[in-house]
Amino acid sequence: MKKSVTVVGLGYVGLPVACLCIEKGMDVYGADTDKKKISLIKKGISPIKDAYLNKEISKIKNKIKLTDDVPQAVKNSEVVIVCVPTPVDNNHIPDLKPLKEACDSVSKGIQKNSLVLIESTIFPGTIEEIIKPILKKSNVKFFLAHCPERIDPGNRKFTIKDLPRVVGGIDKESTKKAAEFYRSIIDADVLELSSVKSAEAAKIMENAFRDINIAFVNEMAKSFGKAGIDITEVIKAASTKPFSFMPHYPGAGVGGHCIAVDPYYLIAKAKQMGFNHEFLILARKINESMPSYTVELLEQELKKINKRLENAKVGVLGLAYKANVDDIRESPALKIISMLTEKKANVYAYDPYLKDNSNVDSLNELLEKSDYLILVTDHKEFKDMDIGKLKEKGIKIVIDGRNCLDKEEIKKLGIAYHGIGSS
Ligand code: SAJ
Repeated sequence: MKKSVTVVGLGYVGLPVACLCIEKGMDVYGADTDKKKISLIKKGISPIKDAYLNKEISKIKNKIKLTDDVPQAVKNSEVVIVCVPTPVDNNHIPDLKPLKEACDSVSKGIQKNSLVLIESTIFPGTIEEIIKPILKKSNVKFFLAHCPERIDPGNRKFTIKDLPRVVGGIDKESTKKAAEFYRSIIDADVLELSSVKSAEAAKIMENAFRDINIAFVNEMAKSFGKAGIDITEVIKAASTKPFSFMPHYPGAGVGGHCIAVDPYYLIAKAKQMGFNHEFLILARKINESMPSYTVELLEQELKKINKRLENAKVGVLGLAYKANVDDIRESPALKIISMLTEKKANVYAYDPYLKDNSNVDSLNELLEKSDYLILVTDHKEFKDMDIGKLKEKGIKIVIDGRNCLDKEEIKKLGIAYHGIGSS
């Protein structure tokens, strides 16, 4: 008998899991409130620019049962996988509204003995204190577990199938059923944890670990920048040590819906429990300082040629939060653009993955209109661009927010160059 699954939330997490369940022969309902997203998938187009998803969506478009009616879909499913966003608001306070609404809809259709799996990133305690009471409104027995998503957008090496997972349930049976389910769809190991809190904490730890390591190199970059030491070379040197050093790279800022967000989930919950995560808070502060640090680098270079940002023509290369994706969430580019605008610069922004958000149509047009550049996102198109064109178009200063351009070539052309901890 075909297992029937409802995936709630068809974003960069829900879509791959829906595709995988269909590939494994399951009957899959894909539920999302975004009608635009639903109609794109119906046409076999991925709402997210991703090579893997584009391929997969065209394969499943006639098999997935698309709907915006979650209770109805859940009524016909033994397994419900919730993959909705868990953002923070402008004050970095966790916003569980999308997750609570999704679980409320699930509670209206959940069947006896259904397995509910929460993949969204949450703080320890969310499942038992918030999600379980919502689902209990259904008055049926259900199994409930957390299996934190581990999708790395754009990563072709580790796709959903080969990423190890961890699961933790509200009881042993929930953990077992969750592990059984994931073992039936992925090839990698599934680790069963002793509690749902451990599963909630594991994901937060993974991403907070990355955030503090990035903050570490960002602080080192600021320090080495003062001492004229090139941090890119120092990281290369430290990386020759075959153990216990893990390279991370300084940049114009930390964006995205994971690293820039997840630490705040733990900070908020720990505060409620009377613990102040001063280290995680400091790391966030350092990473959030990088956009203004990057703008200051341009101001320092302008000062050397007796110029100011006011009326300066500044080209911003990249809007996406990281290379070769079309996701703008929490992108440092947005902060840099608002700072430049505040200082009355004329800003030209171009991102090949986000043309609707760009205010020029091409890299060429940006170079035509700009005198100074800030590279924020190391998209392949920018890394491969012909440096000679910068000279040709009269670019005078390049601030390389990802230390990804050939600085010697740029300087040879008489163009001022400054990277993040590299000049
Ligand atoms: N960044 C740096 N320096 C670095 C690495 C990243 O400044 O050394 C910046 C990026 O430019 C970006 C932000 O940090 O603005 C986040 O980059 P990311 O590479 O961590 O990308 P994410 O946000 O897509 O993180 C995902 C996460 N996956 C999940 O949460 C399931 C994260 O756990 C992975 O470690 C990460 O991908 C990865 O390793 O690529």
